Amino acid sequence: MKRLFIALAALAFTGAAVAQGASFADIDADQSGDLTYAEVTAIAPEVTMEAFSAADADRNGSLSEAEFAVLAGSGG
Ligand SMILES: [Ca+2]
Ligand SMILES: [Ca+2]
Repeated sequence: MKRLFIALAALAFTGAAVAQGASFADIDADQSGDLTYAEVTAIAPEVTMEAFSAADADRNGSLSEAEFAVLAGSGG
């Protein structure tokens, strides 16, 4: 349950950055196909490591486009 709340908080934060026009490709500064914490916070500095980790479903330390979609709430 606690993780859900963290994810929802992250959603609200990152949603603001996305509303400003930042897409996955914009955030992926090195075009690696995934987003590191540094890349995410370059666009959305309010995203905490805790929120980032909550979105990182496979725990590989970066966000795939699908993982980022969860963080950004683009399904809504
Ligand atoms: Ca990248
Ligand atoms: Ca990941």
